[in-house]
Amino acid sequence: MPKPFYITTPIYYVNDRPHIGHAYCTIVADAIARAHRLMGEEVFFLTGLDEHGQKVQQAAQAKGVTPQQFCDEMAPHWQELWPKLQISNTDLIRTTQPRHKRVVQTILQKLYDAGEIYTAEYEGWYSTRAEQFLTEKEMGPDGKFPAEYGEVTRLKEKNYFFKMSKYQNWLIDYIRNNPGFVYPDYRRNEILGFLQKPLGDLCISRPASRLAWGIPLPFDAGYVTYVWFDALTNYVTAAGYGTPEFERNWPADIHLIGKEILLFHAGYWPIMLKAAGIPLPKQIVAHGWWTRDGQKMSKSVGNVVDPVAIVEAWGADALRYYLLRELPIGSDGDWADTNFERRYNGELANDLGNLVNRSLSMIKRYCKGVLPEPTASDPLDDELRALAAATAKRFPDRIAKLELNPLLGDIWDFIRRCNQYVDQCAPWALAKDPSKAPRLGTVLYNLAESCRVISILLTPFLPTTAEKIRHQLGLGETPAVLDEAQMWGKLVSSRPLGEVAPLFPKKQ
Ligand code: ME8
Repeated sequence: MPKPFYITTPIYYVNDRPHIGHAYCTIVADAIARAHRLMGEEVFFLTGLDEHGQKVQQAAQAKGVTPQQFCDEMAPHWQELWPKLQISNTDLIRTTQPRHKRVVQTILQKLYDAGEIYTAEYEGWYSTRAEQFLTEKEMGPDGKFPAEYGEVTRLKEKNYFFKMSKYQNWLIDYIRNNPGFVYPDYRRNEILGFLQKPLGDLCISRPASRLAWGIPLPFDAGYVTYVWFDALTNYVTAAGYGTPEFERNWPADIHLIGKEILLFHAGYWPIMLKAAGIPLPKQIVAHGWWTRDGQKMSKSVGNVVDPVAIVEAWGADALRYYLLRELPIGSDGDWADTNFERRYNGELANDLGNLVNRSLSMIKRYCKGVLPEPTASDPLDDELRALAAATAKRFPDRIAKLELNPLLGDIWDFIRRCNQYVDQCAPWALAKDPSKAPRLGTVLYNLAESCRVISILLTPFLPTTAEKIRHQLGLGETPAVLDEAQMWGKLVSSRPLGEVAPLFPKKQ
């Protein structure tokens, strides 16, 4: 059996409420996953929840419940969001699951046995919020640690360290020799820049007396595992590490992450894998951050965009479209309600909605809802057909290069060309002259074919809309397949259309 295409999102902190940034990452991963399925590949699409650590322990204490109860109360906020956004993940890992604990402990033991882990007494500045020791690197010019680290206290304790520094040069060479490993290019340069400074060894333990909510070290029950070591390992747990499945699933093709956790994924993670003798993922893809009206989103400012509210008001596809269309993967984005509404009304309701609705309504009106036969062609038709084929042909390459937003641009160029074709051919005028009936039938057939091609190409991005178009075309039961976007003439004449209804009701 061929290896599935394996894509992951970060595992989100279970104690947060999901916002538009989390939705963005998961929607981008979903579009890529669905695009690979459309191309006929099996896809393993993983998302999940990061459930250990100080913050969860403290929040649970404050509520008077156990950390596990707290996680179980919070997890549904996430688990129930994904179906609302039409996310097609095939697994959702929670780091409190026994399967994960087992894998983290297996890998730690392996590293310990290989002499990759040692103990040392360490004294330093510890940030509870960041759950890490801070060094002078983090210190501001005023000699203080930035506010984002919260309260910082002096701590002295024995801990376990992973010999990360000895792999630093290997990692630099690896990233240099594998230019596609970190995407986009400017993030590769950023990580290479970061690796100019010594990485140091990684403290991978926390004394259980201070932090009990974690996975115990298999070789010392007095300690739990550092949350990031635990969290990163999720990607191999879900792939079935330690079982025959793992050979089939691993390595991951894409770890999609936000730019702020690049060092963990392109620095620590490859070294952890290398030391444990596990192959590296193929690509780390770092996307940008969303602000709202130019400001960082935060609960205290009260400007957080709630994805559920958007879906309830506008539908999941409208949200997906905006997030995917607004920026290329890597760039930062700014959420502005007016911009969202402009794209909804202009690109979804006017361009796409109108094309499908007027094309199919005319078939209902002029052809009694039965697909006409194309018998009288014109050079204009050839041009339309050629553009459909070219757009479909470019699809796999665009996906391989992660050019989702240019690909949506290609599809919209085609949609606009189709609308122009309607205006040029003016079916309503042809309908007035019975001698033009063959030409009218041909034009309407070509429009239906165009809608069919569009429905295929839109499947990864707007899955609900794509399916609605297919139902309206009378193709409700047939799955979308990319190859069929290049086969002009797949629609069978004399077959009835489904029920025609507006896709994106216009809103003022
Ligand atoms: O970092 N814009 O989890 P997290 C865009 N548990 N994306 C955003 C965003 C924004 N404003 N805010 C968050 C963690 N994200 C760790 C990860 S992985 C082994 C462990 C997205 O809940 C973005 O993808 O803070 C970012 O990387 C992720 O949420 C961080 O989620």
